[in-house]
Amino acid sequence: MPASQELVPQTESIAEVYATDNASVASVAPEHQQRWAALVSQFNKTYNHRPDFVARSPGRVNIIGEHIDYSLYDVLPTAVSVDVIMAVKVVPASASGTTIKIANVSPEKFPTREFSVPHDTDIEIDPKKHEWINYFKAGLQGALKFLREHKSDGSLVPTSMEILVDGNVPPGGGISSSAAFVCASALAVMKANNHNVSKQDLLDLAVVSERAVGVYSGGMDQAASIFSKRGYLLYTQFFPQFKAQHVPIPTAAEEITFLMAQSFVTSNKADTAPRHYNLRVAECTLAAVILAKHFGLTLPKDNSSLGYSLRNFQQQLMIKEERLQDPLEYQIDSVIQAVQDLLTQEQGYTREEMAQLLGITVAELESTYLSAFPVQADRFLLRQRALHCFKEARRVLDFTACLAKSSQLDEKRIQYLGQLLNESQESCRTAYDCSAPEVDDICAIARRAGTWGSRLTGAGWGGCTVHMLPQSKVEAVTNALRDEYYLKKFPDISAEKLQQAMVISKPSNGSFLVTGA
Ligand code: NG1
Ligand code: MG
Repeated sequence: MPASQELVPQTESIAEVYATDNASVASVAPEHQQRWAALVSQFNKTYNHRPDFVARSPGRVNIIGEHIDYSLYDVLPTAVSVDVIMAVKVVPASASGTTIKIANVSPEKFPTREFSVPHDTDIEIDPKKHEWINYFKAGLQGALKFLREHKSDGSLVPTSMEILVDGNVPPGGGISSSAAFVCASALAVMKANNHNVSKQDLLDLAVVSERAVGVYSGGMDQAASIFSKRGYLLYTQFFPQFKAQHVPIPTAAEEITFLMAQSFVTSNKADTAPRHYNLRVAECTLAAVILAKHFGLTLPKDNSSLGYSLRNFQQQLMIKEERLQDPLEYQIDSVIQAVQDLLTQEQGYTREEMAQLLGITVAELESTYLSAFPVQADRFLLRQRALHCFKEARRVLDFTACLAKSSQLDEKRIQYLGQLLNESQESCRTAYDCSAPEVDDICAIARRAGTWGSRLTGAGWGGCTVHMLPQSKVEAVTNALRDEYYLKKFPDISAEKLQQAMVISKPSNGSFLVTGA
């Protein structure tokens, strides 16, 4: 690990800040202090008393490493300053049961809800019914399961809660409003039930919780939301276990800036997952087991959502070839070669073809790899997906190594970083097929106006883009995007929406709690 990178202590508890005067919460960015004060005062009006604490978790932007977290490859995201803040009053549970009252600062969009929590079974979440409190329920369910497992007799009477939520992460916008919501919810439930949760435990339960909403996500969003540190990127590893390092952004002759631009094309993951997100998870898993079969390898189960990842395949191949000591870059180059030689069908593979390659029946293939969640496809593009994954993993290594080389970046290195971002976008567009014409458009406009590199960030199929550019080009790039994308595509766009469309993303702090507010 380069000396400049700092290992993150995972067992550390979530930071708790004590505020006597809510407006002076040190960890809250000055531009958000008013929002915090407003949350507390509206809580007061809604419930006629002050909250006991506020739990917060931010959205994230992924700088590079797209769609590879669930294949257990390293990624490089960071938290952004938009977040979910949740004011909470703990109410002792009564004999009649545990009740959650949850309101939002925008009740027209997110109506107030009240529900009771069973003491010995899971709460019900219907992923098909889109309800804003589903993500709260997901966090609640994960936290209660954790608390029950940590009680010696497994019993738990969860406390009742009064909650007021304010979230300003754009939903469906590729910067992970969902992870911010689930992490803040789980953290709030833990605190309300008197448990000082560690960052690692919060991560583990938040990742599993979010899957309750029907998406087989990796762990990148929750890791970034929980572990990030202001001013740093978060180098996040998932294999063989989770590990995170804070990576400083080096200085350069011109300050390096990251700009996020929304496409305002939303892809609702809960609806599209069978054809998009979950299908990609299945394709990567099937590529891993089919490659392993070619080499006569038995993959041990790993902690990816379906249990067999491309990273795991790489590891087993290197063990077999006695090359585990090789630099990771060389190892990845070998698995890229393996895909090129062995997964030759450009047109994809049918269920029958994959079952035959694995020496199993189609029914076995479906029950092992395609039944944990719905997947709709006739052909599985194993070659393209695996190539994207391995090459993107390689780009993450190259990008991080370049950042770590020196604390001052020269123009040549900056150009190289930008090139890696552009290559990532090209691979998402073609090999992974997770871009959208609007996203491609935004990237092209931004590059013409002076970014070093531009790409989609998050799951894609719309959503958000991220751009690396010199501070001096911010105005030219935002003007170009305004004139050539937003005003053209949405002629009636409001000034407010236009302002939200493009944000300079400053790497921000991860989750924390504020008490005494
Ligand atoms: P979004 O949809 O942007 O929150 C998703 C996954 C990530 C990761 C990225 C693609 C969830 C919660 N998150 O992010 O784990 O796989 O896509 O890199 O599904
Ligand atoms: Mg999400």
